[in-house]
Amino acid sequence: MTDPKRYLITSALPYANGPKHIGHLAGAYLPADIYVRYLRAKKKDVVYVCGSDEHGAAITIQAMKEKTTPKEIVDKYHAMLKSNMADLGISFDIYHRTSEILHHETAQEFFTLLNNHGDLEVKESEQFFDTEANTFLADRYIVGTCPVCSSDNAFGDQCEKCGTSLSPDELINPRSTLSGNTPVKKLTKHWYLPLNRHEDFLRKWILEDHQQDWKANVLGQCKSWLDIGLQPRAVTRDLDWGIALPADVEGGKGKVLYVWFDAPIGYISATKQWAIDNEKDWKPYWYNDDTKLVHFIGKDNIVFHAIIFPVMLKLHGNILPENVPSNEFMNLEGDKMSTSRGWSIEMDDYINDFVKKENGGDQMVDALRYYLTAIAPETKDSEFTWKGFQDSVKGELVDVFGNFVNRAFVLMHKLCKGKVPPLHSDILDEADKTLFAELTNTKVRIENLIESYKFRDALFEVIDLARKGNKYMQDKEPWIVAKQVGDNGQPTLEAQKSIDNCLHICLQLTANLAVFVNPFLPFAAKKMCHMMKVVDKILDWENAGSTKLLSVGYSLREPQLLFRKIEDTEVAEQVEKLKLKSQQIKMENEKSQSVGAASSTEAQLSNAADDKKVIAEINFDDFAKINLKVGTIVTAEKVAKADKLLKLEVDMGTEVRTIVSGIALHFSPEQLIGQQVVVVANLAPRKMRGIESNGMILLAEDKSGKLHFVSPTNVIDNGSGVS
Ligand code: B3M
Ligand code: ZN
Repeated sequence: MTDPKRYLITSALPYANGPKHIGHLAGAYLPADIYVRYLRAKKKDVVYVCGSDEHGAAITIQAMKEKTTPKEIVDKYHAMLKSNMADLGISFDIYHRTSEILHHETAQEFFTLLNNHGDLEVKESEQFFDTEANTFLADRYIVGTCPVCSSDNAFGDQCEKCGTSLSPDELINPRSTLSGNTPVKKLTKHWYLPLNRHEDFLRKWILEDHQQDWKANVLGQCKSWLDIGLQPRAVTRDLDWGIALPADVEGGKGKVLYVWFDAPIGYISATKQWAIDNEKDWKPYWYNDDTKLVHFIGKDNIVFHAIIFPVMLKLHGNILPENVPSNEFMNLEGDKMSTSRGWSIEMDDYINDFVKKENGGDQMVDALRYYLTAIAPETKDSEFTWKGFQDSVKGELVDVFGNFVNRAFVLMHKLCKGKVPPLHSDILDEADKTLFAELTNTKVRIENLIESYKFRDALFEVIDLARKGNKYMQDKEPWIVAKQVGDNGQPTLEAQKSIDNCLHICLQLTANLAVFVNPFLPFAAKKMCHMMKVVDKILDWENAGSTKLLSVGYSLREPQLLFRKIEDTEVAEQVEKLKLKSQQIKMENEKSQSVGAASSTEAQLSNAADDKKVIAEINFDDFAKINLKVGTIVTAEKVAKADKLLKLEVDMGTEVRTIVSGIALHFSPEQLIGQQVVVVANLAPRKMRGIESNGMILLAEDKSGKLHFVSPTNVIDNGSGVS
């Protein structure tokens, strides 16, 4: 879309089930905020909406953990998330919540429209049911082994370890998170969104129309979903927390909308509430095709925003997103970031430890925004380390950006009487002209980068401009030139002219830096305006590239410190804190298991490694049901678009079997050929990424997580039994 009339920008609605970590911030909020601040500086009509996602099993399970009600949970964490985001400068136009009546009504109307148009299918099917807890088990109420990566604690809707979206039927050894029991199947009725009807539309819209402008990771995920083939997806659940089906829907009593059906509609209700609060019309933002809708999300939300919600929007008559920029994950100190394992930096903790401290404040918000953007996982996973944070803040913010601005101000006060000196065009040299030209060049580069969602590179341009400023000043050495004095002890006329030019250019450059840095580090930009004694209006994007932002003769304030160094002790404290927190959580989980809490939710949701303790005893007859046989891997190849899967052909003596195994991160295909293995030969076939897998290979996992084959000590005949 070349020149949209208005923009509607969304960030994924965080579940109000606990604090959120800085990986979330880097994934879906900070990039959107940068984009929005840039658009606002360009005077675009832009609305930025978000809010808390307050339904679904994520909330009710947390309520059980905290021994309280879902309502208490959402109230508590909604308040926390809302204030955390505001503290970190995330400038939503509205931060709504999905428990609001307006949202319930909006979601119900949406459902009704689709249902009345025949866009949904109603089906009776057998679903997992926990007889002890007397409830159906969907999504996070059921856990089991992931068919893709073999993690023991995959949820019924998603495996958090490998990110694969799942349905409960795909789980191996499913068990209830409520009682720990193996569930039974029971008949129930649900409404389905038949995604399969829309494959042709999606293929064209995503893979053709957006082939050029969507990020490769998003296109890749969409393509693999489409290649496997889309299935109808249930959009209702048997739960008592959520948005009730509209009262007039036959057979809908006691059922609620699936959280992933209602949550994205939350973007619409948030827009409505914003319009009410600001006396605006919300409709053009969702119905007019001159609106540019952009969803910022993390990679585990791609399918919902690029496939499912667009189908819903199309059926409902709304516009479709122009883009769905999604980041990969940000790891932390060598491991995956995870709140439940205690291996995370919560936004709330960062704010308490740095921002709300005496030597903290807004500059520590900008420091975090800086590092998270500089290492943003835009194309692949990245890693936050406290040492990296310290180095980056010192090396780039303090030594380059802050240092340049500070020197320009100090020298202007010392050598130009605290005023913006004139520019003497008669002595302009190449270096002066080059730096002036850099202002416009930088503007163009930053615009292109931001508009293609490359915030990391855009921010690099800002720092690079400051670096050029430093070099220019260093080459010009106005403090040395000032030593060329006349009889009156003052710099000679020639010398002063050279000093004037240098500092005039450095100050115009400083003003430009404020404009450029504003979308990324808004607090630093504001402070710079204060130092320059100019109103915030100077930060309008149309001023970027201008060589005349500060008037000659205008007196400026003393410089203020823009950024501070992070001390070694602070780094050490944080690393220690992280280790302690994760150890503590591990111990708590172990304790809750050992006190016989095999049926407690906490125990079930805790460390996968400790799972063995909750696997029930079996008798010999149970064991005898498993047919174990020796086979030899004859071919091995990677499965397209699945990082972790290998397709193996295994010679079983009388036949060659295809087995799909989630071991691609542990072994290369070449390593496997000729390897003798033990195969579970009578495992029911299951499809993975469209390939039917007939059996499973046994592997042992050592303490470090490394996998080893279980195989005879000498090569024996393929097909030999194991007992
Ligand atoms: N709350 C999932 C998540 O936090 C979900 C996003 C909803 S966006 C409409 O990953
Ligand atoms: Zn998995």
